[in-house]
Amino acid sequence: MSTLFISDLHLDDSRPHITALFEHYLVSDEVRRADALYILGDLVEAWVGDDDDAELPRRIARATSAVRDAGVPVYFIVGNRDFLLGEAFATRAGFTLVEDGAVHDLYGTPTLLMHGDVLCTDDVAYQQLRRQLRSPEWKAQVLAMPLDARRALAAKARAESRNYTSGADETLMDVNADAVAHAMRHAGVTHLIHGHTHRPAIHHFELDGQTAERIVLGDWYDQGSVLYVTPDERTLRGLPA
Ligand code: LP5
Repeated sequence: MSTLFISDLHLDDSRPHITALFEHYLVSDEVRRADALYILGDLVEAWVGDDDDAELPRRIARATSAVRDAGVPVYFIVGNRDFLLGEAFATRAGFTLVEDGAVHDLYGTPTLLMHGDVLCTDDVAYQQLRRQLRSPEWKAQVLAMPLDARRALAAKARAESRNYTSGADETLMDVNADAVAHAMRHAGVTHLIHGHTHRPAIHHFELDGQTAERIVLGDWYDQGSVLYVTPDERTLRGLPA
């Protein structure tokens, strides 16, 4: 019995070996024998719409739908890079879309699942941008643009974001402890799993007199990273590229 969690793969044509690693992992016995596979956001570097006719979305859909066809449910929470991913692609890829902040039962432990960006409340500029980009009006307006214009806009946004993050304070871009406590209290849980910050770790701390756990998933820039959960074990593992 095992459940697998991955996030922040940032799949992109510029890192073909990471796309190959993802495809290779998805046909492994570990995945094909799992109870479920969760992808907690930022599967790709930039998602410009479910109508993207590039090769990468087709390869992703082939790989994940084969996992679902093998009887392993694939759950997906969108991240700040793929928040435009919708039901059309989820159906093609065999994903079940899950709300950010859903609570799922993991072998008897209710666990809060998030991408993690909403917990970075000290990053005020990002939270303002997030509110704008997630509004239904903004999304509808952007998705009505031609694909080439969306690709150009995504490239521009990435360049601006890189510029911002390279000069920003590292602690600003981590989760805020009060935001974590608030989210866990609100959900009524003592266990949280998220990605986004690229700081893989298993943190234990006290929450209202109880021992609480926050697991942060790793990114897939230089190698793969998987959280392996069984009824008795939660282990973060690297996957050599
Ligand atoms: O992504 P990462 O980890 O580098 O940085 C994030 C925050 N930045 C973002 C912005 C995205 O990287 C932009 C790319 C999105 C591509 C997909 C959408 C494509 C849609 C458009 C076409 C259809 O999320 C960064 C945080 C950091 O995490 C840590 O938490 O600090 O926040 C910022 O960079 C905040 C700055 O204020 C952002 C300024 C540049 C954004 C310009 C937006 C222009 C229009 C938006 C179009 C998407």
